[in-house]
Amino acid sequence: MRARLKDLPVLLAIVLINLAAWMATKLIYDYATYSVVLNSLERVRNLQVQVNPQSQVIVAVIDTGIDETHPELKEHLWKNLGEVGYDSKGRLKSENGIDDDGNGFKDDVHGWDFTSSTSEVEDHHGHGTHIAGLVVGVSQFQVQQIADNSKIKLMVLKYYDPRRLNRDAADNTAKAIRYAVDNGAHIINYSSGGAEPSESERQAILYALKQNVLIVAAAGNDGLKLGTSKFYPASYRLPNVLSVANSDKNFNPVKSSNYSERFVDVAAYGHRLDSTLPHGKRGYMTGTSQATAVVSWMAAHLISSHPFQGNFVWVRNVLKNSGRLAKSWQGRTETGRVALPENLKLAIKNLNKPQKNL
Ligand SMILES: [Ca+2]
Ligand SMILES: [Ca+2]
Repeated sequence: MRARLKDLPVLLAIVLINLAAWMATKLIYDYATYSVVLNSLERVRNLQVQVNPQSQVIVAVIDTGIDETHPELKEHLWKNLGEVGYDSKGRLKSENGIDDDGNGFKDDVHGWDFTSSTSEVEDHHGHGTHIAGLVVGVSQFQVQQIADNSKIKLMVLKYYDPRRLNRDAADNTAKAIRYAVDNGAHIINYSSGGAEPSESERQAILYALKQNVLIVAAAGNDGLKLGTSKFYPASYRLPNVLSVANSDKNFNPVKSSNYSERFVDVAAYGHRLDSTLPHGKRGYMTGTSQATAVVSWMAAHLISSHPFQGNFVWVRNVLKNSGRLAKSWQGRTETGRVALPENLKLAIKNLNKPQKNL
Protein backbone atom coordinates (compact mmCIF):
# COMPACT_ATOMS: atom_id res chain seq x y z
CA MET A 1 0.00 0.00 0.00
CA ARG A 2 1.40 3.36 -0.96
CA ALA A 3 1.79 6.03 1.76
CA ARG A 4 -0.58 8.94 1.70
CA LEU A 5 0.55 12.59 1.80
CA LYS A 6 -0.76 13.15 5.37
CA ASP A 7 1.50 10.30 6.63
CA LEU A 8 4.64 12.10 5.42
CA PRO A 9 5.64 13.70 8.81
CA VAL A 10 5.36 10.29 10.50
CA LEU A 11 7.50 8.67 7.82
CA LEU A 12 10.03 11.48 8.10
CA ALA A 13 10.15 10.98 11.87
CA ILE A 14 10.74 7.25 11.42
CA VAL A 15 13.56 7.93 8.96
CA LEU A 16 15.13 10.47 11.35
CA ILE A 17 14.87 8.08 14.32
CA ASN A 18 16.53 5.29 12.29
CA LEU A 19 19.24 7.66 11.11
CA ALA A 20 19.93 8.78 14.69
CA ALA A 21 20.04 5.14 15.85
CA TRP A 22 22.47 4.23 13.04
CA MET A 23 24.72 7.18 13.89
CA ALA A 24 24.69 6.31 17.59
CA THR A 25 25.57 2.68 16.79
CA LYS A 26 28.39 3.81 14.48
CA LEU A 27 29.77 6.17 17.12
CA ILE A 28 29.72 3.42 19.76
CA TYR A 29 31.33 0.99 17.27
CA ASP A 30 33.98 3.54 16.28
CA TYR A 31 34.77 4.25 19.92
CA ALA A 32 35.07 0.52 20.61
CA THR A 33 37.40 0.15 17.60
CA TYR A 34 39.36 3.19 18.75
CA SER A 35 39.73 1.65 22.23
CA VAL A 36 40.94 -1.64 20.76
CA VAL A 37 43.52 0.21 18.66
CA LEU A 38 44.60 2.26 21.68
CA ASN A 39 44.96 -0.87 23.83
CA SER A 40 46.95 -2.58 21.08
CA LEU A 41 49.27 0.38 20.78
CA GLU A 42 49.73 0.41 24.54
CA ARG A 43 50.57 -3.32 24.49
CA VAL A 44 53.10 -2.80 21.70
CA ARG A 45 54.63 0.10 23.61
CA ASN A 46 54.93 -2.06 26.74
CA LEU A 47 56.48 -4.87 24.71
CA GLN A 48 59.09 -2.50 23.38
CA VAL A 49 60.03 -1.48 26.89
CA GLN A 50 59.95 -4.96 28.41
CA VAL A 51 61.36 -7.64 26.13
CA ASN A 52 61.18 -10.91 28.04
CA PRO A 53 64.39 -12.55 29.21
CA GLN A 54 65.85 -14.74 26.47
CA SER A 55 64.92 -18.43 26.49
CA GLN A 56 68.40 -19.11 25.15
CA VAL A 57 71.49 -16.98 24.74
CA ILE A 58 73.78 -17.76 21.82
CA VAL A 59 77.48 -17.14 22.39
CA ALA A 60 79.66 -17.45 19.28
CA VAL A 61 83.05 -18.81 20.33
CA ILE A 62 85.66 -17.87 17.74
CA ASP A 63 88.51 -20.24 18.59
CA THR A 64 90.18 -23.54 17.65
CA GLY A 65 86.96 -25.59 17.55
CA ILE A 66 85.36 -27.81 20.17
CA ASP A 67 85.04 -31.42 21.35
CA GLU A 68 81.41 -31.80 20.20
CA THR A 69 81.03 -35.11 22.04
CA HIS A 70 82.25 -33.84 25.43
CA PRO A 71 79.59 -34.80 28.01
CA GLU A 72 79.73 -31.33 29.60
CA LEU A 73 79.41 -29.49 26.29
CA LYS A 74 77.21 -31.47 23.90
CA GLU A 75 73.92 -30.20 25.38
CA HIS A 76 75.13 -26.63 24.93
CA LEU A 77 75.75 -26.78 21.18
CA TRP A 78 73.77 -24.23 19.19
CA LYS A 79 71.66 -25.79 16.46
CA ASN A 80 71.06 -24.08 13.14
CA LEU A 81 67.43 -25.16 12.71
CA GLY A 82 67.65 -24.67 8.93
CA GLU A 83 70.19 -27.51 8.73
CA VAL A 84 68.48 -30.15 10.90
CA GLY A 85 65.79 -32.71 9.99
CA TYR A 86 65.27 -34.21 6.54
CA ASP A 87 65.19 -32.68 3.05
CA SER A 88 62.57 -33.47 0.37
CA LYS A 89 64.56 -36.54 -0.73
CA GLY A 90 64.62 -37.96 2.80
CA ARG A 91 68.29 -37.19 3.43
CA LEU A 92 69.61 -35.63 6.63
CA LYS A 93 69.97 -31.87 6.02
CA SER A 94 73.07 -31.90 8.23
CA GLU A 95 74.86 -34.27 5.82
CA ASN A 96 73.34 -33.68 2.36
CA GLY A 97 76.03 -31.28 1.17
CA ILE A 98 73.37 -28.63 0.49
CA ASP A 99 73.04 -25.18 2.02
CA ASP A 100 69.45 -25.87 3.13
CA ASP A 101 68.88 -22.53 4.89
CA GLY A 102 70.61 -20.49 2.20
CA ASN A 103 72.98 -18.72 4.58
CA GLY A 104 75.98 -19.40 2.33
CA PHE A 105 77.33 -22.40 4.32
CA LYS A 106 76.64 -26.10 3.65
CA ASP A 107 75.55 -28.36 6.53
CA ASP A 108 76.50 -25.78 9.20
CA VAL A 109 74.61 -27.28 12.14
CA HIS A 110 76.80 -26.06 15.03
CA GLY A 111 78.93 -23.48 13.25
CA TRP A 112 81.74 -23.37 10.68
CA ASP A 113 85.45 -24.01 10.27
CA PHE A 114 86.91 -21.05 8.41
CA THR A 115 90.33 -22.76 8.15
CA SER A 116 89.02 -25.62 5.96
CA SER A 117 85.73 -24.08 4.74
CA THR A 118 83.73 -27.03 6.07
CA SER A 119 81.23 -27.61 8.86
CA GLU A 120 83.77 -29.83 10.67
CA VAL A 121 84.62 -27.97 13.91
CA GLU A 122 86.74 -30.54 15.81
CA ASP A 123 89.33 -29.04 18.15
CA HIS A 124 92.90 -30.15 17.33
CA HIS A 125 94.45 -27.74 19.81
CA GLY A 126 92.55 -27.77 23.11
CA HIS A 127 92.19 -24.01 23.62
CA GLY A 128 88.72 -23.81 22.06
CA THR A 129 87.29 -26.64 24.16
CA HIS A 130 88.65 -25.06 27.37
CA ILE A 131 87.17 -21.67 26.46
CA ALA A 132 83.81 -23.22 25.49
CA GLY A 133 83.59 -24.87 28.92
CA LEU A 134 84.13 -21.55 30.71
CA VAL A 135 81.53 -19.83 28.49
CA VAL A 136 78.94 -22.35 29.68
CA GLY A 137 80.13 -22.19 33.30
CA VAL A 138 81.75 -25.59 34.01
CA SER A 139 84.57 -24.29 36.26
CA GLN A 140 84.28 -24.99 39.97
CA PHE A 141 83.92 -21.34 41.05
CA GLN A 142 81.30 -20.78 38.34
CA VAL A 143 79.17 -23.78 39.35
CA GLN A 144 79.30 -22.62 43.00
CA GLN A 145 77.75 -19.28 42.01
CA ILE A 146 75.37 -20.18 39.15
CA ALA A 147 74.59 -23.85 38.68
CA ASP A 148 71.97 -23.63 35.91
CA ASN A 149 73.66 -22.76 32.64
CA SER A 150 71.22 -24.60 30.38
CA LYS A 151 70.17 -21.47 28.48
CA ILE A 152 73.68 -20.80 27.15
CA LYS A 153 74.30 -22.18 23.64
CA LEU A 154 77.63 -22.33 21.82
CA MET A 155 77.99 -21.34 18.16
CA VAL A 156 81.33 -22.89 17.23
CA LEU A 157 83.42 -20.84 14.80
CA LYS A 158 86.91 -22.08 14.07
CA TYR A 159 89.44 -19.47 12.98
CA TYR A 160 92.65 -21.38 13.74
CA ASP A 161 93.88 -24.95 13.38
CA PRO A 162 97.48 -25.89 14.33
CA ARG A 163 97.53 -28.38 11.43
CA ARG A 164 96.98 -25.60 8.89
CA LEU A 165 99.56 -22.87 9.36
CA ASN A 166 100.11 -19.93 7.02
CA ARG A 167 96.42 -19.13 6.93
CA ASP A 168 95.31 -15.60 7.59
CA ALA A 169 93.89 -15.88 11.12
CA ALA A 170 92.62 -12.27 11.28
CA ASP A 171 90.80 -12.73 7.99
CA ASN A 172 89.18 -15.92 9.31
CA THR A 173 88.21 -14.01 12.45
CA ALA A 174 86.57 -11.30 10.34
CA LYS A 175 84.53 -13.90 8.46
CA ALA A 176 83.59 -15.62 11.71
CA ILE A 177 82.37 -12.35 13.25
CA ARG A 178 80.13 -11.74 10.22
CA TYR A 179 78.79 -15.32 10.41
CA ALA A 180 78.00 -14.86 14.13
CA VAL A 181 76.13 -11.62 13.51
CA ASP A 182 74.18 -12.98 10.51
CA ASN A 183 73.17 -16.18 12.32
CA GLY A 184 71.82 -14.70 15.55
CA ALA A 185 74.63 -14.67 18.13
CA HIS A 186 73.98 -12.36 21.10
CA ILE A 187 77.61 -12.28 22.20
CA ILE A 188 80.89 -13.07 20.46
CA ASN A 189 83.72 -14.49 22.59
CA TYR A 190 87.12 -13.87 21.04
CA SER A 191 89.83 -15.19 23.36
CA SER A 192 92.58 -14.17 21.01
CA GLY A 193 94.08 -11.23 19.16
CA GLY A 194 97.30 -9.96 17.67
CA ALA A 195 99.81 -7.09 17.63
CA GLU A 196 98.93 -6.11 14.05
CA PRO A 197 95.65 -4.45 13.12
CA SER A 198 93.51 -5.92 10.35
CA GLU A 199 91.15 -3.77 8.31
CA SER A 200 88.89 -6.73 7.50
CA GLU A 201 88.65 -7.56 11.23
CA ARG A 202 87.93 -3.93 12.14
CA GLN A 203 85.22 -3.70 9.48
CA ALA A 204 83.63 -6.93 10.77
CA ILE A 205 83.56 -5.52 14.31
CA LEU A 206 81.89 -2.36 12.98
CA TYR A 207 79.35 -4.63 11.22
CA ALA A 208 78.65 -6.27 14.61
CA LEU A 209 78.33 -2.82 16.19
CA LYS A 210 75.59 -1.84 13.71
CA GLN A 211 73.70 -5.05 14.60
CA ASN A 212 74.09 -4.50 18.37
CA VAL A 213 76.38 -7.50 18.99
CA LEU A 214 78.90 -7.36 21.83
CA ILE A 215 82.41 -8.76 21.35
CA VAL A 216 84.23 -9.84 24.50
CA ALA A 217 87.95 -9.91 23.68
CA ALA A 218 91.18 -10.76 25.48
CA ALA A 219 93.61 -8.04 26.59
CA GLY A 220 96.54 -10.36 25.68
CA ASN A 221 99.27 -12.15 27.63
CA ASP A 222 102.45 -10.12 27.01
CA GLY A 223 102.56 -8.50 30.46
CA LEU A 224 102.55 -5.10 28.73
CA LYS A 225 100.76 -1.82 29.15
CA LEU A 226 98.61 -1.30 26.07
CA GLY A 227 99.08 2.06 24.42
CA THR A 228 102.43 2.11 22.62
CA SER A 229 102.14 -1.69 22.68
CA LYS A 230 99.12 -2.92 20.78
CA PHE A 231 96.81 -5.88 21.01
CA TYR A 232 93.88 -6.02 18.63
CA PRO A 233 90.85 -6.05 18.83
CA ALA A 234 91.28 -4.36 22.27
CA SER A 235 93.48 -1.63 20.75
CA TYR A 236 90.86 -0.63 18.13
CA ARG A 237 88.99 0.85 21.10
CA LEU A 238 85.58 0.30 19.51
CA PRO A 239 82.44 0.71 21.65
CA ASN A 240 81.18 -2.87 21.21
CA VAL A 241 84.48 -4.47 22.25
CA LEU A 242 84.74 -5.31 25.95
CA SER A 243 88.40 -6.13 26.65
CA VAL A 244 89.34 -8.28 29.61
CA ALA A 245 92.50 -8.61 31.74
CA ASN A 246 93.48 -11.58 33.91
CA SER A 247 93.11 -11.51 37.70
CA ASP A 248 93.96 -14.20 40.22
CA LYS A 249 91.42 -15.05 42.91
CA ASN A 250 93.07 -12.65 45.40
CA PHE A 251 92.21 -9.81 42.98
CA ASN A 252 95.85 -9.34 41.96
CA PRO A 253 96.85 -8.85 38.32
CA VAL A 254 98.45 -11.96 36.84
CA LYS A 255 101.93 -10.92 35.62
CA SER A 256 101.40 -12.14 32.07
CA SER A 257 98.23 -10.08 31.62
CA ASN A 258 98.29 -6.93 29.49
CA TYR A 259 96.72 -3.91 31.16
CA SER A 260 95.76 -0.32 30.47
CA GLU A 261 93.50 2.32 31.94
CA ARG A 262 92.51 3.26 28.39
CA PHE A 263 92.38 0.06 26.31
CA VAL A 264 91.30 -2.56 28.87
CA ASP A 265 87.81 -2.38 30.38
CA VAL A 266 87.71 -4.80 33.25
CA ALA A 267 89.50 -7.78 34.84
CA ALA A 268 88.11 -11.25 35.64
CA TYR A 269 89.37 -14.55 37.04
CA GLY A 270 91.59 -16.25 34.49
CA HIS A 271 94.29 -17.89 36.63
CA ARG A 272 94.45 -21.69 36.82
CA LEU A 273 90.83 -22.28 35.89
CA ASP A 274 89.53 -25.84 35.53
CA SER A 275 87.46 -26.49 32.42
CA THR A 276 86.79 -28.98 29.62
CA LEU A 277 89.47 -30.40 27.31
CA PRO A 278 89.24 -32.57 24.16
CA HIS A 279 88.53 -36.33 24.43
CA GLY A 280 86.08 -35.78 27.28
CA LYS A 281 88.77 -34.57 29.70
CA ARG A 282 89.21 -31.65 32.10
CA GLY A 283 92.24 -29.53 32.94
CA TYR A 284 93.65 -26.19 34.08
CA MET A 285 94.67 -23.22 31.94
CA THR A 286 95.65 -19.60 32.64
CA GLY A 287 95.33 -16.45 30.56
CA THR A 288 93.31 -13.44 29.48
CA SER A 289 91.58 -15.97 27.16
CA GLN A 290 90.10 -17.69 30.20
CA ALA A 291 89.15 -14.36 31.86
CA THR A 292 87.42 -13.33 28.63
CA ALA A 293 85.35 -16.53 28.54
CA VAL A 294 84.27 -15.94 32.16
CA VAL A 295 83.00 -12.47 31.23
CA SER A 296 81.11 -13.87 28.20
CA TRP A 297 79.46 -16.38 30.56
CA MET A 298 78.42 -13.51 32.83
CA ALA A 299 77.11 -11.50 29.86
CA ALA A 300 75.02 -14.52 28.79
CA HIS A 301 73.50 -14.73 32.29
CA LEU A 302 72.73 -11.03 32.31
CA ILE A 303 70.87 -11.32 28.99
CA SER A 304 68.99 -14.46 30.10
CA SER A 305 68.04 -13.13 33.55
CA HIS A 306 66.76 -9.65 32.90
CA PRO A 307 64.34 -8.13 30.38
CA PHE A 308 66.91 -7.48 27.66
CA GLN A 309 67.20 -3.93 26.42
CA GLY A 310 68.56 -5.30 23.14
CA ASN A 311 71.57 -3.07 23.40
CA PHE A 312 75.22 -4.07 23.78
CA VAL A 313 76.01 -0.74 25.45
CA TRP A 314 73.73 -1.68 28.35
CA VAL A 315 75.25 -5.18 28.68
CA ARG A 316 78.76 -3.76 28.52
CA ASN A 317 78.06 -1.09 31.13
CA VAL A 318 76.47 -3.49 33.63
CA LEU A 319 79.42 -5.87 33.31
CA LYS A 320 81.99 -3.11 33.60
CA ASN A 321 80.46 -1.36 36.57
CA SER A 322 79.01 -4.15 38.71
CA GLY A 323 82.38 -5.74 39.48
CA ARG A 324 84.34 -5.49 42.71
CA LEU A 325 86.65 -2.49 43.07
CA ALA A 326 90.20 -3.68 43.69
CA LYS A 327 93.11 -1.44 44.68
CA SER A 328 95.57 -3.60 42.78
CA TRP A 329 93.65 -2.95 39.56
CA GLN A 330 93.45 0.84 39.89
CA GLY A 331 95.05 2.38 36.80
CA ARG A 332 95.35 -1.05 35.18
CA THR A 333 91.85 -1.19 33.68
CA GLU A 334 89.34 1.54 32.90
CA THR A 335 87.15 0.57 35.82
CA GLY A 336 89.68 -0.82 38.34
CA ARG A 337 87.15 -3.60 38.92
CA VAL A 338 87.14 -7.38 38.81
CA ALA A 339 83.95 -8.79 37.27
CA LEU A 340 82.56 -11.42 39.66
CA PRO A 341 79.47 -13.63 39.29
CA GLU A 342 78.33 -12.88 42.86
CA ASN A 343 78.36 -9.13 42.12
CA LEU A 344 76.53 -9.67 38.83
CA LYS A 345 73.82 -11.69 40.61
CA LEU A 346 73.32 -8.79 43.00
CA ALA A 347 73.18 -6.32 40.10
CA ILE A 348 70.56 -8.47 38.31
CA LYS A 349 68.50 -8.65 41.50
CA ASN A 350 68.53 -4.84 41.77
CA LEU A 351 67.77 -4.42 38.07
CA ASN A 352 64.75 -6.71 38.40
CA LYS A 353 63.26 -4.79 41.34
CA PRO A 354 60.13 -2.83 40.31
CA GLN A 355 61.18 0.75 39.51
CA LYS A 356 59.34 3.52 41.35
CA ASN A 357 57.94 6.33 39.24
CA LEU A 358 59.79 9.51 40.02
CA1 LIG B 1 73.54 -23.40 5.72
CA1 LIG C 1 72.59 -29.31 4.46
